[in-house]
Parts: sequence; C-alpha cells; structure tokens
Amino acid sequence: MHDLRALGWDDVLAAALHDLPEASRTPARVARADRGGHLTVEGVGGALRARVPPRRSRSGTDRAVVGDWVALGPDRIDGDPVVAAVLPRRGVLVRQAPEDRAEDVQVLAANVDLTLIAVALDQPVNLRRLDRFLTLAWQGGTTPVVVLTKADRAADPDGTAEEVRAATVGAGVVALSAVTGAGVDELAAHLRPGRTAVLVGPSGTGKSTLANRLIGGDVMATGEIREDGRGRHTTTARQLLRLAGGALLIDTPGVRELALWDADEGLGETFADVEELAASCRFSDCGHASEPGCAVTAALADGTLDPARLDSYRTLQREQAHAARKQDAALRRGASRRRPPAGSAGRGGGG
Ligand SMILES: Nc1nc2c(ncn2[C@@H]2O[C@H](COP(=O)(O)OP(=O)(O)O)[C@@H](O)[C@H]2O)c(=O)[nH]1
Ligand SMILES: [Mg+2]
Ligand SMILES: [Zn+2]
Repeated sequence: MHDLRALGWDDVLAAALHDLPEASRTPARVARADRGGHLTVEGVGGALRARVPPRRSRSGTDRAVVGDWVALGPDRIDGDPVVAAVLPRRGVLVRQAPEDRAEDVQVLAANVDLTLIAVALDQPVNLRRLDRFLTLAWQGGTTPVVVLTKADRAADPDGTAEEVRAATVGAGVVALSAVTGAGVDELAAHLRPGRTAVLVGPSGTGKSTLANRLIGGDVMATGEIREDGRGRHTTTARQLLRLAGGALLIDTPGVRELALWDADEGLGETFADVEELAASCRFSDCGHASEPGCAVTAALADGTLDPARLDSYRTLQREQAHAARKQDAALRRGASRRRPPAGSAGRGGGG
C-alpha cells in the first residue's frame, strides 16, 4: 500500500473501503475528471482510465471530482473499470454552481489539505476577492496560504506581503516569483509528502507557471503566447500532479464566478477579528450602527478596523444568507442536501 499512501491514502479511507462489497474494493485517486464521466485515476498500478456510470455522473456532490478517492468495481464501460463508490471526503472546495448548471453546488476539488490562493503582484491586490477565497478555503476544512505571485513585477513585494498579513487572519502569506524562483522554497516548506494542495485564483495569476516550477518541468500549459502565434495556452481542466518532494498539487483553471455556498464557518474563520469585536458589543444582537457600547464602531473610530473589511464581511454574510435560503428551498424540493461537503461524508472538517 506504499504507493497509495504517497497519493494521500490513510486509515480512515481504508476503513471506508472495507465497508464496501469485496468486489468493489480497488482504490484509486481521481487525477482528472472530464465530461461524460471520463476519469483519469491513479492507483497502485499507476495511471488508468475509469468511468462513472451515467446515472451517477449528474449530482453536484456525489460526482467524482479531481482529488476524490474512488472504489473501482468489477463492471466495465468501453473496457474501463467503473466507479462503484466515491469514498468520504476530507477537505473540499465547494462553491455555488454557476447559473447555467443543473445542480446547486459544485465541488471544485476533494481531499484538499492546503488551499493556495494565487494573487498576482503585477496589479493592486484585491482584498475583497481574497476574503471570498479565504472563506471558501476555511469553509471546506482546508488551510489557506495566500501566494503572492509575480513578485519580480512588484516594487515592494515584502511590503505588500506585510499589508496582506495585516488584512487577513490565520492564513500563511508567501510572496514569490515563479520566473526567478525567489520565495518558491518558502512555499515548498508548506507542502508535505502525501498532502494535497490546490492552486486557486483568477486566470493569469501564474498558477500553472508555479505548478511547473514546483514540478521542475513543463507539465501544465501556461498563458505564454504560443510560438506558432495561435493564441494562448491556458489550463482547461483541474489536474492532480505529483511533486518531486512527495506532495500532491491540483492546478485549476481560473474561476470567473465564485459564489459561496455553505459559508457560515468559513466566514467565522476569515473574519475572526470582526466576530471577536462583535462578541464584546454591549448588546448581543448589536447591528454595529448607532448602538451604545458597540465594540465594532469603536474599532472603526480608532482605526483598528478597516471599514472596507467590515463591508466585505457584511457583503459575504448577506450572500451566505441568500445561499442558505436557496439551500432550504432546494431541501424542500428534495433536490439537494443542506450540508453536501466534508461534514456529511463523516470525516469531519479535516485540517
Ligand atoms: N513576470 C512574471 N510573470 C509570470 C510569473 N508567473 C507567471 N507569469 C506569466 O503570467 C502569465 C499567466 O501565467 P499562467 O501560469 O498561465 O497563469 P494561470 O492562468 O494562473 O495558470 C504567463 O504569461 C506567465 O509567463 C512570474 O512569477 N513572474
Ligand atoms: Mg493555468
Ligand atoms: Zn456592535
């Protein structure tokens, strides 16, 4: 089982596998999930193709996604083994599915330990967008690290890293350049053998360039202008890669929409400072407007809390409340479960 451990296999997964019928106990990890239930998986025998039966390739949360551990059964489709079960997930990234999707939620990656949030330093840092990614990461039971990319294009990368540290709570912050290699070792120190990191962030922030640097080869296509002049290469699929140091890395295409789904706990982590202030307001239902004894307005007044940060918190809270109403409506339709990601799978929040 040595090979499987290198892919992130553990005792909890082994126990879950054991609960399945004997004929369906071949474990493999999804390295790539393409349309129509076509998977590339890695197991003891190396990489192979597998298929998700059509009836199960639809649901937003039961569908096998990159990073998932699956159990392959005895059936075959076009000669490829069929997925009998998706094993319980640990850390996950879950967002509200884009409007054109049939399902409500979309799992972006499964069994994630570390979420690397790429923010490019060749433009002003958008802290509000970062709050959204941090909430997504915490909510899924993963540990976020803010990766400030393209440090070679910034006048003062360390200064910006300090600012980002001051504007976030509990997340690692690393400034690096995938071109010069500066800072890459500092990030590599966060990556552990058998642990899975996922790179997220807008397109063009240098995720694939960094992935290639960490692998030490050109595995992922990047946004360089192609030499044949036919436009740009970009990442089109989420893909699980093995790094030389033994860690696993999932590169992802940039997401245009990142609407939060279940995000209550994630907001609590991302805005732990604001929630701590709110807890010391005189009234437990304080609206932080003109109430006497409000610790939040006091912090705004003395400059210890940035008003933009409070706005960001309120915006994401409203969005969360809206998503919760949608979830309740979905529940009444019987279409979706309220807690699709890690918790329901019985493996806790990970971390
Ligand atoms: N100057 C500089 N450019 C970079 C760096 N990392 C990536 N790029 C460039 O940014 C563009 C987008 O990179 P890519 O890795 O495809 O971004 P992705 O969409 O996030 O995967 C490409 O032209 C890269 O060459 C970096 O550290 N420094
Ligand atoms: Mg890319
Ligand atoms: Zn208050």
